[in-house]
Amino acid sequence: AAPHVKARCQEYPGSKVKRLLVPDDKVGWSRRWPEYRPVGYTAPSVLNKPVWADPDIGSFSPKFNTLDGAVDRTSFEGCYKVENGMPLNPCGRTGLTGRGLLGRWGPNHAADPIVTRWKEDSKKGKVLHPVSKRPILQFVSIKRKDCGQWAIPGGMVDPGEQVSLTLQREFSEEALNSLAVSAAERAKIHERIKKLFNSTGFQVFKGYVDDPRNTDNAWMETVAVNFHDESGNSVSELPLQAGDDAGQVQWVDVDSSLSLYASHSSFLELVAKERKAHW
Ligand code: RP5
Ligand code: MG
Ligand code: MG
Repeated sequence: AAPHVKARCQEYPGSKVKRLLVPDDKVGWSRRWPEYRPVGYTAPSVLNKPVWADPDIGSFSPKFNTLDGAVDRTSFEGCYKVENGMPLNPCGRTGLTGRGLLGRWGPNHAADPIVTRWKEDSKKGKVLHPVSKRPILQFVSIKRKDCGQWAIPGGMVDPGEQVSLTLQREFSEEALNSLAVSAAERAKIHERIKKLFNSTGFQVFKGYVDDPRNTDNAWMETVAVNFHDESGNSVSELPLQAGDDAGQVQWVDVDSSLSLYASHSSFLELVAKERKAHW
């Protein structure tokens, strides 16, 4: 995996905790660094024992690198090391031990639905970018409430949940506000997105995410899938409304200058290349 950058951000998200600065050449665990003394931090929201979080290690020994009951503790990056009972981040040092804001020791599995359409002019023609001369893709983007950054409307895979369901559920919750409506309305939303999400999505990425919440012992991994509406008919009709951990939602032009949460911009680059779109 490529060296992480956001996972070494100085101030840990949602706190005043400062990570120990890890220079580029000391990220990999194979590089000896005997004086390495990272800061320890696990957020109060995690220590409060919510259902989505593991207990603290000591009272609890998770089964690493395997399916642990319904919790998937395997990594897409291969077998990760466990040192003194603590799983080690496969991308190396982050300057912080513990779990920070993440619930699971080791990998925390998420799914990222990348819903796209072509940008159209008033005559329904594809809009070409003036410089690259390639058609411009648009994707459904949400503004995260936790950090104010624009992102793909992704979320955590629940224990035992199929990733295909997580993709639909998170998109519905964050971009269609399905949690705020009645069960009947929710069923309607589900009917509408089912068609698009059942069309074979293109798997864009599977692996480690350079997320600012990562620590030496807990990190994000994701499966990012692109659902593309070639004619634009089914997705353009969707009533976008931000919900759950999203503060805003909108169609955003896909472009290399986008500054997005975690490694989301690299996922969009892969989508643009695959669709021969402007980047
Ligand atoms: C990122 O965090 C993933 O790529 C995914 O978009 C997201 C999941 O976390 P929450 O949105 O549930 O906070 O690393
Ligand atoms: Mg969510
Ligand atoms: Mg989310």
